[in-house]
Amino acid sequence: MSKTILITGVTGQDGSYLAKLMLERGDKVVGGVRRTSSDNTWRLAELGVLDDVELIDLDIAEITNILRTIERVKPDEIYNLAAQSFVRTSFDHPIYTADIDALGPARFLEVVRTVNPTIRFYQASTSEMYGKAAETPQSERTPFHPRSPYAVSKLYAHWITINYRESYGLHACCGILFNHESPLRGREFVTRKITAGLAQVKYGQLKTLAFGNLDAKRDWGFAGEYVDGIRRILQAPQASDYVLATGHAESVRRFIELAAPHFGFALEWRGAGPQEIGVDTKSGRTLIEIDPSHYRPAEVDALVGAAQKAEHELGWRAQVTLPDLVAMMAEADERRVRDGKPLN
Ligand code: NAP
Ligand code: F7E
Repeated sequence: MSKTILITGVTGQDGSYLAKLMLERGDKVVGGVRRTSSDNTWRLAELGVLDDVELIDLDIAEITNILRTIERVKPDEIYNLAAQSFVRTSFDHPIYTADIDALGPARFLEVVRTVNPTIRFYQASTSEMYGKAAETPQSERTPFHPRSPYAVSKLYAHWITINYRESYGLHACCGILFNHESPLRGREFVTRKITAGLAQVKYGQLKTLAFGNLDAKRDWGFAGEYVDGIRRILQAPQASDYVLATGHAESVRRFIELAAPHFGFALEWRGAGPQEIGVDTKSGRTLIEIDPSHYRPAEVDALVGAAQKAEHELGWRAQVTLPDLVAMMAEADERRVRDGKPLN
């Protein structure tokens, strides 16, 4: 039976892929968009679903906005993907980040409890909550040690979601997702910064790219298949929390090494620390530099997830490998730059 799905953050990477998936399954998708002075629906347009999603004004900072939306839309399921999602920015905007990422979900839960407690609620939790990880790999049972205002805010959201499930019996679930990327990833995140940046260097639009900590390791999957995991989490008969991850981690340095050949570069690292550079040995040009302003006040050194619970209970498993993901992103950015299309 067709359901009504409310997605917050529908203009983001995951929101766009999830909207497409739900539409393909025959559901009605209502997407919450916060008012900004510029149009940010390019991802929905690129996936060909912009005309099929009912877009509504929804800022999760505003509880009256949430209340009226839920009363009017009458969703069967809510996927709360809206967030200030950039970890680096959260150090400069800790209060704002908490307002959106911690209190935003709390506002939703309170309205759901009051208006219609049968609505299923999904909260976008994050592997960043493990931070200075207590064990490797990280599973649903691993203790949390958040290392940024973003992660601290998301940890509140995680526990308040569990608290509303335990206190009021809401069907409220958290997906603890490890990094997932795609050609629709925001350009401030390191993977897309690499593929978009190298494309621009290749076509003469940029001279060099500057990065922070090249040795940070992440478990990078493909967002297009993680949204199916998100959907499955909310369909499970018993509300619970699940890790979604590939189980493999690589460094930022390795991601750059995998991407460079797609743009015809033969990369070699020279020097060390903030003086390290990445050189194209074919042309002798410096492609990569270090800019310490990209270092974070507290770093998350390495994360790798154990998604066995999702595999056993939901039948979900990541299939796209890192080399395939890099190829997909590199090809998309090369095409955009070569054809004079916006990188967004
Ligand atoms: P994203 O691309 O940054 O999208 C975030 C979305 O939230 C955008 O649509 C943004 O709108 C919206 N938003 C921000 N503030 C809002 C507000 N006050 N009210 C309403 N909407 C607001 O993030 P993503 O990568 O798709 O991630 C989706 C969710 O999963 C986020 O909660 C993120 O923290 C979490 N997460 C992501 C990852 C990952 O690796 N991608 C991993 C774990 C968890 P604008 O378009 O106007 O900016
Ligand atoms: O950084 C290092 C940086 O910004 C990854 C969000 O979706 O995933 C994402 O958070 C690593 C970090 O993602 C640059 O220090 C080096 O160690 O791509 P990122 P993130 O911080 O892991 C989690 C799961 C989320 O929940 C978040 O919402 O790369 N790094 N040099 C750099 N990072 C950036 N952005 N830019 C650099 O120049």
